[in-house]
Parts: sequence; structure tokens; C-alpha cells
Amino acid sequence: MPMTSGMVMPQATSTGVQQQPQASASPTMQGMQMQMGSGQSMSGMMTHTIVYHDEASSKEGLVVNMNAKPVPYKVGSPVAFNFFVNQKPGNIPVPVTDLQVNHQKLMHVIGIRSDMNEFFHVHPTISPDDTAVMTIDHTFAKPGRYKIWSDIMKDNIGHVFSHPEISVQGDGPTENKQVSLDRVVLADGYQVTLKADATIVKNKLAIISFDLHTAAGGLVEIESYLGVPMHLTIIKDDWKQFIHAHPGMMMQMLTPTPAPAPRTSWFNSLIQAAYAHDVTMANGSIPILDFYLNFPETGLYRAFVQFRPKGSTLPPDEAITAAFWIEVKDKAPFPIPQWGFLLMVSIVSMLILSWAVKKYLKVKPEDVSFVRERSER
Ligand SMILES: [Cu+2]
Repeated sequence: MPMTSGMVMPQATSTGVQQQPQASASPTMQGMQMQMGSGQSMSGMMTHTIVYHDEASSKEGLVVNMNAKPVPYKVGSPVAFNFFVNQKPGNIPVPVTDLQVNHQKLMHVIGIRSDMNEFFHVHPTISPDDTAVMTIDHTFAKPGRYKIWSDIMKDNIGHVFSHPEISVQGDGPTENKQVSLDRVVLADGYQVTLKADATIVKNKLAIISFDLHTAAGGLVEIESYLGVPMHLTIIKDDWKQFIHAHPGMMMQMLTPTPAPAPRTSWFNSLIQAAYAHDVTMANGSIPILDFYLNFPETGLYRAFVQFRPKGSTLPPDEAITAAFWIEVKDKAPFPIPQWGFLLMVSIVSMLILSWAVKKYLKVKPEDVSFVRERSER
């Protein structure tokens, strides 16, 4: 299985939505190998470009147009999503067999509700009626506004399309946004811990990894999910930053040695690269996966990490999803060295002490004369 590396270019849309663009230059990958669950060894790689498009403003080139019915969309009843792959102008159908299988699928679709809950990651299949259409039924469990992205690959170029938001009707609240910056979450009985610096700063390399344990604290082995140990999707809460870190992206930095130093050319992308080490799932050691991320804007992001515990009884394409909130700040907190802290404590103590002395230890003139009298006596 070839690994891919993200050589990603800025999109050319005019709306500015979904600026997700990226840099070039992948680190050297010589001599890297990885044992996958199946025992196959992975080495070598190819480079591909990812282009981000906004469906509504895409008037030329390869476009995926999303169509969903029946309208109105309702909670609890399946919505049939069609993704029409075509060439613009002219809407010339592109047979989906012209697409490349990317991470075991011809198309990946990610959706999220406006409150950043209700995440889904699904894989449409070729429509029996139209060779240029990928189709999938999705049943929404909760009403609200949803945003959907599709992800395809053609001619070694990855394309991510941001589709217009849709509204799903039904009973119950349409939003339930609860931001918690907890770094330990429970997902289907597994304890997932996000490990990162206390403060994540924009445009500064952030190294993030996830630790898996059972709820009781036991170790968890994972098996390959769509070809890699973990998938990471990160979406900003305004839907303007999106990355679907698929195996290629995740593994582009895969190396058994420490990560290469970040290059300046990697900046301006949410995730320039991801990096994993100690991934020897076949022999049972615990995978540790480091993602090397660069958040381009301050604000709140939601990270969805997906994995399959070894021996999982989930259907083959499904995984457990753990969701985290990540706050990205403009600046790191000002670091006060320990001696500086002690100096401040000393100065403050001295001020308090001198104030107390002035207030309570006043020497009155009569006391002075009394003392004088006594001494003169
Ligand atoms: Cu997928």
C-alpha cells in the first residue's frame, strides 16, 4: 500500500470559505517501514496534492455536487444523498470509476451539526442508476443545521468539497453546544486521552497524540481502520477550517525516529503532517500516534479521533469516535521563571510587612516621653 504525503495547495475559490491550504514539501521518507495489523509492510510513498473547493462557487474543473432527498429532511427517516461527480462548465459526468480509491474508498463524506456534535463519517457507493453518482442513505438522529464535506481523489490529486449546509427538521433542540476542554473523554467504554501542550497556539507546531485505555485503565490494542491505526478529523466551530486526516496524511511522517524539525513551508495549514511512532500493532505493542498540527486561526476546534479496538465486533467500516474540543490561542501565556516568581513574592511580602509596621507599630510621642521619664528616673 503506498503512502501518500500531503503536498497541498491553496484552493482557488473566491469565497474564502474553507481556506485549507497548505504547503508543499514533504519530509524525506527514506527507509521507513511500518507493520500493519495484517502484517504487510509499508514503505515508499507518493506525493499528492489536495485542493479545497467550495461547491457553490466552483464553476470550472472537477466538482462534486451534492443532492439530498426527500425534502424536507426529517429526523428518523433516511435521507438519500447523491454526490454527482462532474466536470464544469457543462456538468459533464465523470464516471466514478475514473476516481482513485483513496484509503480504501472512492469517496469519504464527513458531516457535522452546527453545535459540533452529531459527527458522521460515511462512505457512499456507486449509484446503480448513474455511473457518475456516489450515493448513501443517512438517517439523522437530531434536528438542526448540518455541514457536509466530500473527499475524492482523481489523477493523484485529492479534492475536498465543502457543500452548502442543510437543515434537518424534527423534535428536540437543534443545538446543544457544550464546550469542555477536558482532555480525557469516554467513548463507547474506552478512555481516550488527548495529549498536548497546555496551551495550543496558532501558527505554531502542536504535537497531539491520543492514549487509549479501557474504562478500568487497562491497555487497549487497536487494529487497522481503513488502513491506518487512527483517523483524525478536525473542524473549526465556524466550519471554515476542515481537515480529514486520512491515512496518507496521517502516515506521511511515519517514521520510527523522532519527527523531523518543522519546516516553515509547512505553515498555513491546519494539519501539515501527522506522524506516528511505535506503531507495531501486529506484535501487540501499544500504538502511540503523534499528529503534527498547525492551527491557522485562533478559536475553538473539534477533533474527532476514530479507531477500532483489536477484535472489534463493529462492522468493517465503522469505528469508535472520541471527540475533543481544542482551544487555539493567539499567544502562549507569559512564562514567569521561578526566581521571578519568588522575587515577586518577596517584594509583595515586604510591602505588606512595611504597611503593617506603619499601621500597628506607631510610636506615640507620650510613649517616648514616658520612656524618657523612666530612663531619667
Ligand atoms: Cu473516510
